[in-house]
Amino acid sequence: MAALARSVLRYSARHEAAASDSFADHVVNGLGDDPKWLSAKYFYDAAGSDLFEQITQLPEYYPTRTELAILSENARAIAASIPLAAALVEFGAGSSRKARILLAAAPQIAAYVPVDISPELLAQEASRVRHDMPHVAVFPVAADFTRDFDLPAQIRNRPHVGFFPGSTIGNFEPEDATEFLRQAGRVLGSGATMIVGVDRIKDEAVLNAAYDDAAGVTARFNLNILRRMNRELGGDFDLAAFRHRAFYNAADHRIEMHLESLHAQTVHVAGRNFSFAKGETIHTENSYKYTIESFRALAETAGWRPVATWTDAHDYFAVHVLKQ
Ligand code: AVI
Repeated sequence: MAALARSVLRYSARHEAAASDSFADHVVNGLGDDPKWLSAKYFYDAAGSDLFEQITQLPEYYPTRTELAILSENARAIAASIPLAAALVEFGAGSSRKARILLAAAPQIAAYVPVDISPELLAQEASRVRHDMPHVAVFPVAADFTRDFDLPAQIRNRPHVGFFPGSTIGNFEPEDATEFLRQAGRVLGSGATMIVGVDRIKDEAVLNAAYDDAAGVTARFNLNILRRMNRELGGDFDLAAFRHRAFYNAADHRIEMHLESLHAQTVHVAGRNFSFAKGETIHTENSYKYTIESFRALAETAGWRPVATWTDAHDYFAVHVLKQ
């Protein structure tokens, strides 16, 4: 998955306004707040990216394999919504695994534009696609895909198709998800198509297990942010003094991840002391879930017209096609 692409995830507007670009400032803001919070974008250092890859293989974590199956099984139908000689623009490309399914099924795609914050990852994936699919012109763009960026001049006259898989949109607060889709519409231009993978509201037991797996990989992923603060910001977090908590908040349609302090303690990090009461948590991530209708409504608010949706037999995940 888009390891470093995750590093540009935004959090709520309130959090975004409070946060600065530096990890240290972010930690001082977030841990100084009540309730305490940290942005999920800081999960993705090298160890966190590796743990996320492991999460995508877990039996409980259905989103990755379900989306891959939806894309593979419906590739031809999805490809039919892609115009002739189109350019496929992937937001937060990371690994091009999902885009390759579309590229293989839609030979009318003439160009692939992976957009990612990490130039190294981009160069690596671009050369893989060039090698495997020589008929596709690849124009990587190193940019923060949540902000306005210019498309390469070479694709300016082609029909534009945006691609945003993985339900990464679920890690945005709904108002930020709307703003992201609006901004993607501006970048892609009028007449564009957008293909978005979105996790669906479902049985709470399935959701809870996906974010609190039996092998404890998601717990390690969550706790890794403490390790990162220790390493990068001179912190003295005792990882054994916190536990991973993940639960579905039905009222807000989101999985919440927290790190819960097992006893009263004071931690020193980023040059400050932060006190924790027993049971107090740091809120580290939201992962919003949508019904087909609630996501379509959000897309419409952002100026897109939903034209088709593909899903799986369990109704776990949805791939939406939107047009401007
Ligand atoms: C990256 N993102 C879509 C994942 C999700 O499901 O919200 C991140 C994740 N957090 C815990 N497990 C996976």
